[in-house]
Amino acid sequence: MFCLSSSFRSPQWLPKIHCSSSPNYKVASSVTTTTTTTQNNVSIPKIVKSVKSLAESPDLTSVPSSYNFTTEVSNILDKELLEEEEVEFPTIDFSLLTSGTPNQRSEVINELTKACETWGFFMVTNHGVSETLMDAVFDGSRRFFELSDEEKLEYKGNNLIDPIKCGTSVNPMLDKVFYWRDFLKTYVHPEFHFPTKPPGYRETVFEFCQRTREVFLGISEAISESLGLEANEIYKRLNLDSGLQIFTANLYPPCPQPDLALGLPPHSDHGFLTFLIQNGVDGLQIQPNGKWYNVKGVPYSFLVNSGDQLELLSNGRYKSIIHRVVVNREKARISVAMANGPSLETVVSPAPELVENNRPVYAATKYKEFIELQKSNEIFGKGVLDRIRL
Ligand SMILES: O=C(O)CCC(=O)C(=O)O
Repeated sequence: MFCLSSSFRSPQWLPKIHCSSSPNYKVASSVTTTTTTTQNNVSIPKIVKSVKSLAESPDLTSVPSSYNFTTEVSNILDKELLEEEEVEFPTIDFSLLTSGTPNQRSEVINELTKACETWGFFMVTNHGVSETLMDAVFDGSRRFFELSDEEKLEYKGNNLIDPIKCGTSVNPMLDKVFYWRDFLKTYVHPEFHFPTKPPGYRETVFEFCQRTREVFLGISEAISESLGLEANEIYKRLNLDSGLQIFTANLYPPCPQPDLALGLPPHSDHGFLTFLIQNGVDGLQIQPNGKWYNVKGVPYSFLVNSGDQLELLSNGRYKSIIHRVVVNREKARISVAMANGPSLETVVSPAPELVENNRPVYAATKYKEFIELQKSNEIFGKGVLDRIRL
């Protein structure tokens, strides 16, 4: 059981691991935790079973009412808005950015402009992160979710911004309805925080984070150019040398009534760009223009979506994309999202070059405060961007 009470055992940390790391990676050896309390300093224990345990109950034939959206928020599963046509999503060939001719590179940058303006979403292929490494990340994630609920409790975290958290739904203390999803979420840059169980998972993810970060930095340079900025402008403005990178493994077990439950509600990501991989099972839907589209992932590609900091920095030219996750009856889905953002202390504002007539669309906002605002409310839509709109 995941028990949201104030009692908490600190994670047991291994000594620092030594890997052939880039200088930007530090490995954390300790973590500070506090207890969860209400505004009146009273702790309210709230017991929420992991969806994995629930889904594996032999007599489960229907979705418990606490997961049923159709009664709570009637339009959230609005299937009429779903675009059923097969869509060809923009695909970015990363190798042409890094080792193509200057012409090929500028063509890819043009494609990025279109992808960011039209979809807020694209896939990245030929990125150099090996399939073997991705498979090892899925395997480690599967083994992590197979730990007993008691073992996972060690990593549940108590605070919204604890560097390691695992649990179920999004935030059961705030969620009106629970989501059909278990998760492990850890901060992996500038310091690497990660569970020590199951064996080998931590080392695999460390390697994966480094490789993915290289691709992220390459794409960020290209996006900077696509906005007419110097290639390193975004890196400088967001202080990406100490940028926050968050690793999230999501498990969406098979669901007996997939039309009644959601894996994740419609939301935008608070960071700059999120890189996602999935275990061959689709479930992500995006909403670029009021319609929902099913994303059919190209195997081993990165599914990349724009986040709120990109919308803020580009002064609204590149919108962050609203997305949600649907579940299915047959197969467990595992996705791994790498959210890449500015350093926590960076105050992000619209780039002056992109502000017309001295009219910024958004107020300059410290990234840490942006995250706190998002996490202290039920996750839904683009709440924080709306609050800082001028
Ligand atoms: O699982 C997915 O496809 C999306 C995950 C996601 O949106 C998230 O982790 O914030």
